[in-house]
Amino acid sequence: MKKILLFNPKSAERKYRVPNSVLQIAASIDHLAEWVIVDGNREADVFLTIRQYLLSGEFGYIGFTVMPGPQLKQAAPLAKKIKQEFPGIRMIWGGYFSSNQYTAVLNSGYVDFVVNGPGDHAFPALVNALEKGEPYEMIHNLIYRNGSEIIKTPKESLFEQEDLADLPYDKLDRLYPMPQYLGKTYLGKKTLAYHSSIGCPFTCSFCAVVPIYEAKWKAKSAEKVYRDVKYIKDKWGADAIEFHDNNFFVSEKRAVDFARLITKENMNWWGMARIDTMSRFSDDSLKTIRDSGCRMIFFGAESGNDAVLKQMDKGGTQSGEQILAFAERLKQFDIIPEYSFVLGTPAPTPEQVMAQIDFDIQFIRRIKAINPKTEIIIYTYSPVPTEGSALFEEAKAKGFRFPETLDDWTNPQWEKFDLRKNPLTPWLSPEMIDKIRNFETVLNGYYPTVSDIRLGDLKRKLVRFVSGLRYKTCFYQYPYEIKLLHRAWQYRQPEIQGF
Ligand code: B12
Ligand code: SF4
Repeated sequence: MKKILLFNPKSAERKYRVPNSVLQIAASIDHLAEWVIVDGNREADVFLTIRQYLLSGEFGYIGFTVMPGPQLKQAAPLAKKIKQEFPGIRMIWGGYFSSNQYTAVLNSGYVDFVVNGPGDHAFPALVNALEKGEPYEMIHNLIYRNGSEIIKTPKESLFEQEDLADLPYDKLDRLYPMPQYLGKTYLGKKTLAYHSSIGCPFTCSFCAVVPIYEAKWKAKSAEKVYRDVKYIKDKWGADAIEFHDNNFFVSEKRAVDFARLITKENMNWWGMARIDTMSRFSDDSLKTIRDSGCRMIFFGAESGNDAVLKQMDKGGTQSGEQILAFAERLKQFDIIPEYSFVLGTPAPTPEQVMAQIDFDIQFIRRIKAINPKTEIIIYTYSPVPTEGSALFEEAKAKGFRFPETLDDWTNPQWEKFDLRKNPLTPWLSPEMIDKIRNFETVLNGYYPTVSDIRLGDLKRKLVRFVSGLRYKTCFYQYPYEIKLLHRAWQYRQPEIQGF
């Protein structure tokens, strides 16, 4: 079997994380073929490194994981160069961008296959078939071209996560020493990124997870997660955990079981959740979770307006009142709620779009008044291609279109699109975008995020002082002095840097 190169494009300037996507794919082929991972985050000249491997003539397949934004920016031109110099190599893309925007990916002419969603079975099956010259048309989760036609094979139901092979951390460590993947965060000095479940049981209409996982979720057991974490703690000294699951807290029992197991390890941890799900957790559960080291939880609050929550299809059980009540309730457990909002969803008239933005700005202020420790993350709505969802249909009806080529996707305007900063949605006027961004700047000035560990007490006090009058008088326009401080200190925005 020819060797396989797996590539994780650059996604961060610092605070590199364990490249779980390609590591999990590596686990799936470990029994089948020799592989290497190339991590764009940890290479000075990534093309040179990849080229050296490929020049050996031993490699037959190259797999890219691609998220929108910076990863795509590195991936697209690199893939083109590789395919030009090594036309015989099979180029296979996976990950969220590839699965959701497969037409643009396959139109590029240099990607041979897209793995649509989980690759744990599809990838080994595909390389095996290609190696032996056998048909691949029956393999699930594939998208490829047949002449002018794009073929999508059926989706496989989600498999038990317990049955997957262990992640090959030791082999990764030989390629890129693990300690450098355990970054310093506000949680700890050596923070491990771990992914303990796949998919999500909900169908929020703005979320990129939905078209891929179609409301399905499968998780590793609390014991398995604990064993993996403990291994990394004992071997490389991890002292904190960031759970990268879309929705870590789907099961109260699993979350509490894990909390009980991890308590003795004295590690801080963080994960993502839904407000309606966790509102139903008992006080005992919340206490156990906090006592075990969970300091902050990321919640998709999205909006305080019940009609917008309905438009977003938040499962029908989340409401503005619940969002406020839960921020209040978490105070007694000393868990910081990290609430993310999606502003700028479409409405019938521009006045209604603006009124909605104003409403949510006021709503965010109410949350801060109730629980000032709440971290607020503001995204602008960037459509995701969930065919049939009311929100995506409304976006299309208002003239929104995705780019059709990778060159368009990597132009600076679209590159920012999935950073959810410059959404290119026709119903948002520059005035509306300015209003959102200016409010965000003043809010971040008055309430600096705790997750920026380089911001000392003095800087926090200064920026809060400078922003105070604006925040108190609701005057958000032209906040240049705050922007200047943020730029000078390279203020870390979770929206852009990830979480
Ligand atoms: C970790 C993470 C990051 C990390 C970097 C990850 C890295 N690779 O280095 C950081 C924090 C830097 C990051 C940044 C961003 N991220 Co991000 N990120 C994630 C997160 C939480 C986990 C990814 C992960 O490791 N998953 C674990 C693996 C095992 O799962 P997986 O990737 O799905 O892999 C499976 C399949 O997809 C497939 N597969 C994946 N890759 C490949 C490759 C091959 C060859 C094959 C065959 C198969 C395959 O097989 C795998 C195993 O089954 C996901 C959400 C999620 N839970 O997945 C968001 C997510 C991918 N990110 C997203 C986004 C938008 C971003 C940003 C662009 C914007 C933002 N504000 O968050 C920024 C970019 C900022 C920047 N400066 O780069 C979105 C993508 C949405 C979309 N429209 O496609 C997601 C889905 C979050 C969300 N729900 O919105 N991110
Ligand atoms: S709960 Fe979160 S991950 Fe799940 S569909 Fe909604 S936004 Fe996406």
